[in-house]
Amino acid sequence: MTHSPDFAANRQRLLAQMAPDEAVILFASPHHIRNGDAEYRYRPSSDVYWLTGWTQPEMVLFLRPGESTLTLFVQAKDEEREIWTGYRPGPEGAKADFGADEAFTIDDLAKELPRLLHGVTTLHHAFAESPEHDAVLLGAIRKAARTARKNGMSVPETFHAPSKLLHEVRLIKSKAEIALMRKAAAITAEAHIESMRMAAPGVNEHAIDAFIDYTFRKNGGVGAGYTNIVAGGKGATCLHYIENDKPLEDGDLLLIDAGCEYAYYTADVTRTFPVSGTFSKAQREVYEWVLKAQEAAIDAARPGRPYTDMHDAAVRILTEGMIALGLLEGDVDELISEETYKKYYMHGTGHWLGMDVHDVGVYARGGDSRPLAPGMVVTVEPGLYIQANDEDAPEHLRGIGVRIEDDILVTDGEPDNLTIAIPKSVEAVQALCQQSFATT
Ligand SMILES: [Mn+2]
Repeated sequence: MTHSPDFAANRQRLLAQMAPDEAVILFASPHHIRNGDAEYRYRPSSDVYWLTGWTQPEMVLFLRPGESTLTLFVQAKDEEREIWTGYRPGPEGAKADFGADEAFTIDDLAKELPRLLHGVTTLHHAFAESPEHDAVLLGAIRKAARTARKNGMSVPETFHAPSKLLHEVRLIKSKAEIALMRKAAAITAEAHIESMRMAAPGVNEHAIDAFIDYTFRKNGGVGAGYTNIVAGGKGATCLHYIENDKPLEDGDLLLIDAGCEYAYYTADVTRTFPVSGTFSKAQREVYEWVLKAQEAAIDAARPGRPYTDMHDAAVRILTEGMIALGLLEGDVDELISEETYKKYYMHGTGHWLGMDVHDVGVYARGGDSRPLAPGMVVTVEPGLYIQANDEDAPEHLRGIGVRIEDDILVTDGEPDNLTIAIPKSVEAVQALCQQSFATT
């Protein structure tokens, strides 16, 4: 069964924030060429999809409060082209199935857009993403301004990026969106749990990588929400290791960072576990510090708390861990204020999560971290990374990389961990890793 967001409800949420002389214009992202004339699989623009459910390129959306609220410019029906590239809803389909009040073919954009811009004073548009789209829009504004001199209508004179309004609405997830994120999380859980069973010395990272993709797709997911990281041994100390092509070795850890995209909403999860089923003493010590930091950071994901509280909580515990492990010496507060900890923990503790893996929404206003609010979803993903060639680190710790990441829904009470089903305690992880994988 395919679930989908409630696009009309999404439009209403945005329109409720807009003044009558305000409008949003969005251009669907183009196809991207892989090589020659072969294209990458098309992934709709998140903003466009969120407002309409439209999944095809060459589309422009114009939204304004009022009688004729949603205008879509779409690919024309073309039976010959459709034989090659599949069904096109066309303008009629845009009205019948996608909630458009008015719909035209994309070829009519330059002709119709000036009329739509009349009476609009504030326009939301992502300038500088596509010179071509900017040129079309500016041309239409010039044309609208010429007629406006005669008919006295206003034309856009204030411009905002989508981050100003649309992305603020997208940042707070509706119940329907949260249901989709739970589904993405459940599929992701299956992939991670089975990967723990599958990992063994001699198994190649690419086999696990492929198994993860298979699990995402066979459960109806779009695929991976970002490039899977399947990093055995010291590969885990490279933050964006994506080669995923080495055989796993006895005694190594395996770090997997992978999340299923379902109905264009993605999970983002990392687990780190022992290939042979049991953490070494050194691996276990590093792991337990990261887990402790992660739990403290998750506990800070509460309404009203500043976004940075999660990071600060993780950094404090990780820095204590670095001292206890013999990686750093000195006073915790000083090591934090001088940022010495960054040698072993060099990334942020999380990010917004939603349709985009690094989802929309600003993190701070006027230099101040914004307070968390119910409906926000954040990742919490502290780690410790000790490079194999770090001669300052105790020898037994070199080459160990650990990250633990979950997806947390901020509620009006306790943090709601959407990915809690994926084990992370030392005991539960080892028990899973010791089970064998039954291929079907
Ligand atoms: Mn992440």
